[in-house]
Amino acid sequence: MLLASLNPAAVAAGADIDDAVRIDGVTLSRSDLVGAATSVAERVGGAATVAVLARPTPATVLAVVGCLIAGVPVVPVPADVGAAERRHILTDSGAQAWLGERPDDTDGLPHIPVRLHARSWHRYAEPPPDATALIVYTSGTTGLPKGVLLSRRAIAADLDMLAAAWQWTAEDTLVHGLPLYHVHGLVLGLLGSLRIGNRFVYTGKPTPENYAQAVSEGGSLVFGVPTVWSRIVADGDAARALAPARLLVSGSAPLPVPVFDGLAALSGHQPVERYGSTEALITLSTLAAGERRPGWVGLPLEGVTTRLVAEDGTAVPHDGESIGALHLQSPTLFDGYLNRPDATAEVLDADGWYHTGDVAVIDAGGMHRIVGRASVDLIKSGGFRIGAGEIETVLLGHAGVAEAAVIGAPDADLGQRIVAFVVGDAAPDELIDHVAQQLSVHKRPREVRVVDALPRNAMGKVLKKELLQWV
Ligand code: MLC
Ligand code: AMP
Repeated sequence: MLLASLNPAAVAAGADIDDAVRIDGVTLSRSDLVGAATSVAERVGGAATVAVLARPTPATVLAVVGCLIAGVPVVPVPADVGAAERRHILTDSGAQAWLGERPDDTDGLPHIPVRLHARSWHRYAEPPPDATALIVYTSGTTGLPKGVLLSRRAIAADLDMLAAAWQWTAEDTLVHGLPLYHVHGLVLGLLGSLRIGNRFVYTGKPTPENYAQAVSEGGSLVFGVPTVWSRIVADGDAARALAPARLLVSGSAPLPVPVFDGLAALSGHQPVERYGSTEALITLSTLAAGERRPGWVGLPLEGVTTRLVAEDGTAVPHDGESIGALHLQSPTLFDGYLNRPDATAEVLDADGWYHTGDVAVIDAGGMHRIVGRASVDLIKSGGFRIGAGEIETVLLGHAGVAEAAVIGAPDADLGQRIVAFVVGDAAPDELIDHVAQQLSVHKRPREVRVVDALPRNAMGKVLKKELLQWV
C-alpha cells in the first residue's frame, strides 16, 4: 500500500510511534495520523477531486493523507497562490471543495475543515495502483500551469527506488522545510516518510538555523534545494551543525560546485544529488554507497533508462562530453497533463519516452550531468519552476504595460532570478505586486526594468539571449 507505515494493522500490531510527524508545533503519532486522516477520508470519500491549500500545517498533512486513504485525487495548491492562478487551478482540475486550510477567497467552493482530534477506525481497501493520487500543477514555457497526473503506482515506485539508493529506512528522521505543494517537499518528504515509516520533521522556513536545530534534535536525512544549501554554507555554523546527520540530499535545481564543496568541508558530508521533475518524479541520483561527484546528478535509479538525442534525432554517445536532449523511460512517469492531450503528446512519445526538456551529458559509467534547459523560457528560481510566458501574460494584463519579456538571470542565491523588461508607464514595484497577487508570491519578478523598446529579430520575436546581456 502507498502509505505502508500507516497500515492500521501495522499500527495496531504495535508499530505506533509517538512522533511520526512534527509540523507547525504539533506532534502526531502514527495512530493519530491513521485515526484523524481516516476521519477525513469518511468526509471526502466519493469526491472526484479536492483542493488542498498546502500551508505547512497538520491540517494539510491530514487532508492529503485522508484523500490518499479514501482514493480521492488531491490538488495541492501553492500556499502563496494568487487570484488568477488559483482560479485556473480550480477550474482546470474541477476540484469540488477545499479541504483543510481555508483560503481567504474560496472562489465559491465549499470548505471542509479538518478536525485534528476526530478519529475513525474504519478500514478502507487500498485503491487501485493506477488511481490518480495527486494532480500537481507545474509551469510550461507558455500559458497557464498544467495539471500533472501522478498515480499511486508511480509515487510508490519512486519512493522505493529512492529508499534503495539512499539506504533510507524507518530508523531515519527526515527533516526539511520545503513547500508541501511540489514533488520535493510533498511526495519525497512527507509521503516518503509515511511509506518508509521514518519520523518526519517539518522545520518551518528552511533557514540555516532551523536546519541546524532539526539536526541537533536527531534529524538524519536532510532535504534541500540548492538555495537552501547555499545559505547554509554561507552561514558556516549551520553547515558545521549538520555533521551528525546521515545524508544531505540536494535536488530540484543545479547544485553549484562551490556549494557542494562548502558542505563537504564544513559538515563533513558530500551531498547526494538527485534529479527529477514533476512529470517523471526522481529518476537519477548519486548513491548513499557510491561516488558523489560535484556538478553531476548521478545514475539512473533501478528501473529507469535514459538516452541522449541529437537535434537530428540520432543517438549521442555516452562519453562524458557530448551533449544531447535527455529522454527517459521510468515506472515513475506521470499519466499525462489533465485536459491537455496535445501538451502530453509533445513530451511523452509513442514508445513511452519522456522528453525532459533538459540537455545533459552521460559518461561511460552512466553518470549524468545536467547542462541546462533546452528553452530559455523555463526558469528555475529557488528550485521553483516558472514559465516566462505565464508572467509575461500577467504583465501584459496590466494597463500600464504595452510589451513584456521575462528572463531568468543568473543569481548566486536563487540560481536564476526573474527579471522582467517592460515597455510602458507602470511603476516597477506595482508590477511586482501585480504578479505576486495574480500568480503567486514566489513567481514575482525580483526586478522590473522599464525600457523604450525590446530587442526583436526581423520576425518580431524578442531576443531573450540579448536581454540576458542587459542584466
Ligand atoms: C516579498 N514578499 C512579498 C513580496 N515581496 N510578498 C508579496 N508580494 C510581494 N511583492 C515576501 C513574502 O510575503 C514572503 O514573506 C517572502 O517575501 C518570501 O520571500 P522570498 O524571497 O520569495 O523567499 P526566499 O527566501 O527567496 O525563498 C527561498 C526558498 C524558496 C529556497 C525558501 O525559494 C523555496 O522554498 N524553494 C523551494 C522550491 C521547491 O521546493 N521546489 C521543488 C519543486 S519539485 P514571509 O514573511 O512569508 O517570508 C521539483 C522536482 C525535484 O523540482 O526534482 O525536486
Ligand atoms: P519541476 O517540475 O519543478 O520538478 O522541475 C523539473 C526540472 O528541474 C528539471 O527538468 C530540471 O530542469 C530541474 N532539476 C531538477 N533537479 C535538478 C538537478 N539536480 N540538477 C539540475 N536541474 C534539476
